[in-house]
Parts: sequence; structure tokens; C-alpha cells
Amino acid sequence: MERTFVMIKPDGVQRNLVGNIIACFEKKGLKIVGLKMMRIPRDLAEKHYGEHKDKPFFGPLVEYITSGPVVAMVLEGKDAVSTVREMMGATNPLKAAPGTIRATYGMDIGRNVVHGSDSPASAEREINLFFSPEELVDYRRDVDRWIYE
Ligand code: YYY
Ligand code: MG
Repeated sequence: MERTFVMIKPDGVQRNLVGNIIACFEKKGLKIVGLKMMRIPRDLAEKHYGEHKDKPFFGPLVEYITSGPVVAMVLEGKDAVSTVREMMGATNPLKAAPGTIRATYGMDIGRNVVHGSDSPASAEREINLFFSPEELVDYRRDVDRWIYE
């Protein structure tokens, strides 16, 4: 099973969407193996979005992501990285496919509610940035036999 890093961004928290968004992933069958609310320190935000440091939106992006608490999580499941990306939809909520989280809840690219790792390598990097190994919980879920054949 694959793991991915997911984050409900400050707008999602402020708009009371935490429960709804976690419920989407839970109902799909993804397993929560790490979960916490936190305020992202600036240096962590800059590391997390390091690939964008030369882009014009980098400054505003770091301001936004550090502007209030986020909910960070690690989700586990079959093809978890691409499954979560599909469920989130395109970066710009107005371009995201109907039914996706960003299409359902968002309007602007700079307020797109949720983050998900874009590759297994990014997932590993981001999980290690945000979670210590002790914060990730290993457990059996009996319902898995009704989710996976
Ligand atoms: O992975 P994803 O979040 O879908 O998009 P990225 O291209 O990695 O950009 C990260 C983040 O930056 C995006 O979620 C919103 C913001 N952003 C922006 O504000 N303006 C852009 N033109 C592109 C991205
Ligand atoms: Mg990205």
C-alpha cells in the first residue's frame, strides 16, 4: 500500500471544511495513518514549496499557507498518491473536474483548499517534512476486506 501527504489549507480550516474533506477520503476507503492540526512555520512552508521558490506566486503562497492553522495528514491506500490527486482535481478550482474537492469547494487558484503530494517521491519527502515516524500509526482495519478484494 502507498502513502501520501495531504493537507487541508488555512482556507479549508477557516471555512469549516475539515470534517467534509476528511470524510471524502475516509468514505473512499483511504486509511488515516497520521493526523494533526498545526500552524506551519515559515521555514517549513518554504521547504515544502521549495520547487516554486522562483515563481511569482511563491511569496503570496507562503503568506497564505502560514496565515492560519492547517490540518496535515498521511493517508494510505492503493495508489494513494494518484487517487488523492484525482479526488482533489486541477490546481485551479475553476478548471477542476466537477465533483472533485477543489471544484466543489474552491474558486481561486490561491485558495484551493487542499494539498496532496504529486508523486510517490514527493509524498515521501513531504511526509518526512511534516511527521516524525512516531506520529504515524500502524494498525489493522477490519473493514479493509470489504474495501479491497
Ligand atoms: O500541486 P498543486 O497544489 O496542484 O499545484 P502546484 O503547481 O504544485 O502549486 C502549488 C500551489 O501554489 C497551488 O496549490 C496553488 C499555488 N499556485 C498559485 O497560487 N498560482 C499558480 N499560478 C500556481 C500555483
Ligand atoms: Mg504541487
